[in-house]
Amino acid sequence: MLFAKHIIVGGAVLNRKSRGNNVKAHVALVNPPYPVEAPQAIFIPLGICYLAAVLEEKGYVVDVVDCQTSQPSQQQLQDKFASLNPDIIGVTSATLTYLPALDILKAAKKALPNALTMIGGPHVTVMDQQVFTESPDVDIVVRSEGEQTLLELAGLVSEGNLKGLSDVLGITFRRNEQVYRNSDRPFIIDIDKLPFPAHKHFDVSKYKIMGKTYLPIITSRGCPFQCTFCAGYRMCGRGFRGRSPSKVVDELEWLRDSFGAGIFAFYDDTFTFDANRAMAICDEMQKRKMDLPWDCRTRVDRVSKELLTKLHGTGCQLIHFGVESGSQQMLNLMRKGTTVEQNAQAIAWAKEAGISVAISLVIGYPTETPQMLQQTIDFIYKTKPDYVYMCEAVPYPGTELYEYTKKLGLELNTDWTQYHEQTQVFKNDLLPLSKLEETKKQFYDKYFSPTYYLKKRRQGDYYSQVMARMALNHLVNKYRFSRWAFKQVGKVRSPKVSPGGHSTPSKQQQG
Ligand code: B12
Repeated sequence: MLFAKHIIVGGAVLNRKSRGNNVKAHVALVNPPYPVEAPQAIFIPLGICYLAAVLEEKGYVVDVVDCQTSQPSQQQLQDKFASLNPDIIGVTSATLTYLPALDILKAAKKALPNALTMIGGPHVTVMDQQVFTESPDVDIVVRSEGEQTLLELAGLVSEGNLKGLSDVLGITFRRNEQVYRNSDRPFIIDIDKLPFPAHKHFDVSKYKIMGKTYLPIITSRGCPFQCTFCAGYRMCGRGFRGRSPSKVVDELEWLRDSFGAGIFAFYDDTFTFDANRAMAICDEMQKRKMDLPWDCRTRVDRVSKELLTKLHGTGCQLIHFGVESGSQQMLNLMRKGTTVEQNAQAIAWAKEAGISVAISLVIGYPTETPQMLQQTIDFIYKTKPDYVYMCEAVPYPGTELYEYTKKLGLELNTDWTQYHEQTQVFKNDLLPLSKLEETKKQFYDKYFSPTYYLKKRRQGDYYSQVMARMALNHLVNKYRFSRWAFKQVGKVRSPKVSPGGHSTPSKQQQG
């Protein structure tokens, strides 16, 4: 048995003696909180659930600490880690949650200096080298898909063989103050082989929206499209890998029967990328009499009238289209690969099929003019989608947009806690923050009218009720704000309209 007594990884010494030989490593996985000022979109993090599931399948003991449904202080976190006493502490993170994730590893190292700390997710996959200059508390960055990588790392820790780190694909690590970047790990080819994500670590009763447990499922990984603002391809690559329809519906049944799911969100980047596969999933759902409502996300050029009718027939009540802009010039610049006409056509088809339509828009993109933004507003009034998410353009590291803003010499705000798409993170003279906020406020004030509220209330289906609730929240906030503003003397700042993350109801919108 290999037994490395004291191997220094980063600042820490991993002393395996305390566990003894052949004891499988104990892993704690942590979901970091959102920065306080960001919209609090609380959803089960599938990444952590998949990581926990593959570890448990191989007999590792896993604990999950969720800092989104409860927000522990640094001291409480330290106490938690000390009481769990794991060998590995891993945290997930997007750009928005990167700094809170580093705080978690700080608490981890304080409580357990000998534990091996690691971080994964879209931000660090791209900014892996920087992590080591920004935090003394990280031993390993896991890049891209993490299931196989974490299994290998847990194996090495169990053996006390941290010398083997050099052979683990897809990691960047620090050893004796040096940072090493291993080669990329190829993507998992057959994602059907992955176990179902381990939701059991989360209190699913906390993921209720208007009385129904809302659970996510991912049926594919990878996206071949080139959208300049998206970092998804860095995580899952450009090759589409779909799960088989029968496995997908097995998971849906399991979510319903074991966790009381009353409604599903298909979180795939492009659920209908392969129309035949999407049809086959619907057939399987019909065969097994799955009659729960669901929503999905897709592209306008990946739907047809026939497909939309089929989706509706199996419970799809809401479809999210990444419309992005009403200006063809902007769509071209974003390399969206769609036209304004396709956007309008898909919205009309979905509505004809009886599916509500939510569209997401990217506003304030570099070089966008107020006239182009107006084209987007005009597009909304012309096509009348049921819900609109206006997201401010955010150049996430690893995206073409990130390089583009740099090329244009636009000054980037690197306070990552602002990367939630409801504020501007680069200086844009054509569409400054004040103009964007004013446009958004005016738009939502008009859009969420009492008529909208009543219409959605009358529509009766689940998602229309959620939209009615969102509109009501907006109307109440607007009324409160007008009263407050009336009482103020001097300049007042408009309240943030917060329709949630990308296609995401924010916490305040959940009931
Ligand atoms: C579904 C989804 C959501 C869902 C659920 C997110 C969640 N917490 O699970 C919702 C709608 C809530 C959401 C919200 C947001 N999202 Co989102 N989302 C996605 C999407 C489409 C899929 C993510 C997913 O579930 N993948 C499947 C799981 C299995 O993969 P994973 O989470 O990446 O985890 C794997 C690896 O990253 C790695 N890993 C991750 N963590 C760790 C930790 C350790 C220790 C290890 C070893 C490995 C590891 O292993 C995991 C298993 O393979 C991606 C696009 C994409 N294709 O990646 C965007 C994406 C992740 N989202 C993005 C963004 C911007 C957001 C928001 C900020 C948007 C907003 N306006 O609010 C919020 C913030 C979310 C957060 N918690 O920080 C960006 C992130 C870019 C960035 N650099 O931050 C992406 C990449 C899309 C894009 N525009 O580029 N999102």
